[in-house]
Amino acid sequence: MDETPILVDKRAGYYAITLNRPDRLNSFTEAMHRALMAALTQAEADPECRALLLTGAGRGFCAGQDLGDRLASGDVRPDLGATIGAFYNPLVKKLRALPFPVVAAVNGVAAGAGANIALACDIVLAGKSAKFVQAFAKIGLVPDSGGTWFLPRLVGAARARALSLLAEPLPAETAAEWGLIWKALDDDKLLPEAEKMCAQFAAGPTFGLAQIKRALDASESNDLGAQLELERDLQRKAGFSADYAEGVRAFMDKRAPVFTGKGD
Ligand code: T3D
Repeated sequence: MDETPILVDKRAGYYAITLNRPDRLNSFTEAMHRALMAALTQAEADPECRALLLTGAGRGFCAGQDLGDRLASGDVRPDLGATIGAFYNPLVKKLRALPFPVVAAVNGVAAGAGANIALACDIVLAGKSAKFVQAFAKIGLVPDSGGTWFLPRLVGAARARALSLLAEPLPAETAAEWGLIWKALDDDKLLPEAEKMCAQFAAGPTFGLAQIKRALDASESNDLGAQLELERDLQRKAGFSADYAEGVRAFMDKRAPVFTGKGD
């Protein structure tokens, strides 16, 4: 049994969470799901937390579900709908809804649900040795954890279908060229770059950044009219924030702004 399937490091202004089952390429067990959800809930409740970094220990980011757990059920066929409903879907929804930016530092292979959990993060950085694998088809499953939603939106229908049906690994640099992720970086630059980004977000106008996340998520289902109205409403809220007042003052004073991150 893993003692600590998740490492949580509270840094100045952000949390760094490391998936920590390196022997199994950080694949998910129920214990890891529970620990990760608890860590995300803790980060969300902490007023000092203004960004989150998600990475993996060892040579992989995450290989999705631990298939050893599925083998353990022997001849009894597991109800995967139940585990998706209980663990994977709430995890993806939580990552999307966190009121601050979430940065994935994909340090190695991201496969199955592990790939799609990375794609659920706001900004995905990957080491050049990393690869993204929609591994599901290799074992008779369907991309989950938002895979069938994220892929066509990020890379288009043709690439989404081929990635899902062939389950071929996509190298990080191609993933960046295709727009699946933000950037592929030299492996030794990955964590420093992700940490720098999180530190930058931790000093940012967090309330405004949260409204940006909301607007972009809503745009996936809104028509232009509804989106314009949402932008108006969110801009009204942002415009009442102390950070907006500070941003304008700092611009006019030609100095760096000092944001509190709060909405009031
Ligand atoms: O079940 C539900 O609740 C439904 C939800 C499903 C969500 C899913 O994620 S389903 C998809 C599950 N994941 C996979 O199918 C990926 C399986 N892994 C791989 O295809 C390959 O391991 C990788 C492409 C990720 C990496 O390949 P490679 O050659 O770099 O490494 P490796 O040698 O295959 O793996 C290293 C070790 O990790 C190895 O163990 P060993 O031989 O050193 O003792 C391997 O068995 C283990 N490992 C890798 N992935 C998993 C795993 N062990 C358990 N579960 C895994 N998913």
